[in-house]
Amino acid sequence: TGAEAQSSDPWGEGKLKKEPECHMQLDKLFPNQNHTVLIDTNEFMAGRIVPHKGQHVWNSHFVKLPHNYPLQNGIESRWAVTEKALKERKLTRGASAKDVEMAIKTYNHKHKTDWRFNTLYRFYESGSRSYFSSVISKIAQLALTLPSLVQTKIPMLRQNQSHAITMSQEQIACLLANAFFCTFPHRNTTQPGSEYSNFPTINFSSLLSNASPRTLQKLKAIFYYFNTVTEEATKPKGLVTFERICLSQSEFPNWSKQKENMTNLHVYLNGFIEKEGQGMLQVDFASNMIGGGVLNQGLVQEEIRFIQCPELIVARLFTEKLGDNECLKITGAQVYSNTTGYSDSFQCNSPHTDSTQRDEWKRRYCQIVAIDAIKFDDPRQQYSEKNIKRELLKAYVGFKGDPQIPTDYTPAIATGNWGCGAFKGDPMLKALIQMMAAAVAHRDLAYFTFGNKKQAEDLKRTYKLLKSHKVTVGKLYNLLLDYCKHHHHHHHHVKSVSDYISEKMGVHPSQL
Ligand code: AR6
Repeated sequence: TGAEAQSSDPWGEGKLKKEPECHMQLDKLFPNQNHTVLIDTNEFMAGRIVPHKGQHVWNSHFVKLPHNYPLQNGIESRWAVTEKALKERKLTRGASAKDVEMAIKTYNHKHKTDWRFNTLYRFYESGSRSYFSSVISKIAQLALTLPSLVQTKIPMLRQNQSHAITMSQEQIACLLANAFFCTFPHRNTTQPGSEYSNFPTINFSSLLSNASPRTLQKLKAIFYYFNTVTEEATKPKGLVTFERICLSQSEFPNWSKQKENMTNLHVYLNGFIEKEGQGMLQVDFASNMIGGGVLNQGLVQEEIRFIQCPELIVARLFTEKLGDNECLKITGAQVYSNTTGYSDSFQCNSPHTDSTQRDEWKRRYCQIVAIDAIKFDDPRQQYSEKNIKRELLKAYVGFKGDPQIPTDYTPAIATGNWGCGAFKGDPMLKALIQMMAAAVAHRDLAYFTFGNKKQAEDLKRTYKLLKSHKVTVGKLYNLLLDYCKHHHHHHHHVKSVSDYISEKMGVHPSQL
């Protein structure tokens, strides 16, 4: 990878649509029953970003915020203890890793012995002490602004409901500063049966604990992020929307009956979804627990994206595990770090200045959609009708545009080997599934093969065949079901899905 991206456009059907060029003007920003806005929308119309003043509640439908912790008779409030700890002289000037650990443990006694902070110590020892303590003091101050920045309840994005939350980048930064200092109550365990077992973790305790080259690189990026958001000159002044989209049964396509032909497909051998896919709907190869292992050791596509754009991490605070018919779409996230490499070779190199334009709601033109593929412990499991249908539905809920917006105003999709790394899917089968979902959603695709030349060639050939034979989604679906049977019956001489399809259409693979 690294070389300039090359696109194939065999049909000469032109360019893939991108934002902001294809952007359709938005209505005024206004809350409704499906959209919670954490800033005051009247003030917003006047050009100011001011927190919305609403009410707090303490129940399972809303985020349990640390400054809203119920008071107990005779005991100092948890937030008062937190405030004191974060205002400690040491944290405001000249803090060491030890000071941070001590502060966090004052309001997390239960973890006095099991939380270790090795990453933080390593990071502290390996870099400039003054940089460390100056960023730490800014994170602590930012965390303390929570009561003034978040003055209303934040709904949980629970399963089986479509709902969006729009908040300011400043509010996100403040929530993440609290996550860094592990102030979120009830969120330190996700053991089965615990209150948040169906949610990802949010407190940064595991990231700060498990020292490894990976977590050190992550922490470096996190420090860049906090440094950028706390400097007056670089502070982001916009909004971000997190939208859980849930399809109801009546909206599920009937795959074997769909009459659509394939939409345009541009295959890129090199390039990255987040870079060359700018302006398109960018796919996050997600875990059903949004962000996957970002606060742990995970460092593949999703985690890298979340580390480059830490604002995405706040989704973990309120997004319940994704169901098969659901996705999470995030609009407006910003890139804060330049990184290279992947997995063990991943490195965070420098802070990034993001100059992406903003829409009318002051959100950066950046749309990311999190869809989680199935993890196939045994890759043979993927060749079944049930699993193909599940992956089609998941891709479709992610790709389906807003019904209010005509497809002319809907950007193309930037994707690649979704579900084919950690989750062990078959890249050709997954590409066909994504092509079918995109066809039903009437959107074009940019497909990045991440440097795999053979795959890029195969994909272009198979696409050409489907186009020239005017194969519809329904027809392809039925071919895939036939292929499942073939796969089932032939353990040893099993054909690849692309060879199987071309043979079925009377074309010998060598003729392609
Ligand atoms: N742009 C384009 N293609 C990429 C990029 C990129 N930036 N990064 C990777 N690829 P993987 P999965 C290609 O394994 O199998 C995480 O822990 C590359 O070919 O990240 O869906 C999540 O939280 C790579 O092999 O996705 C989930 O738990 C392939 O995409 C789990 O991994 C798949 O990337 C998801 O695993």
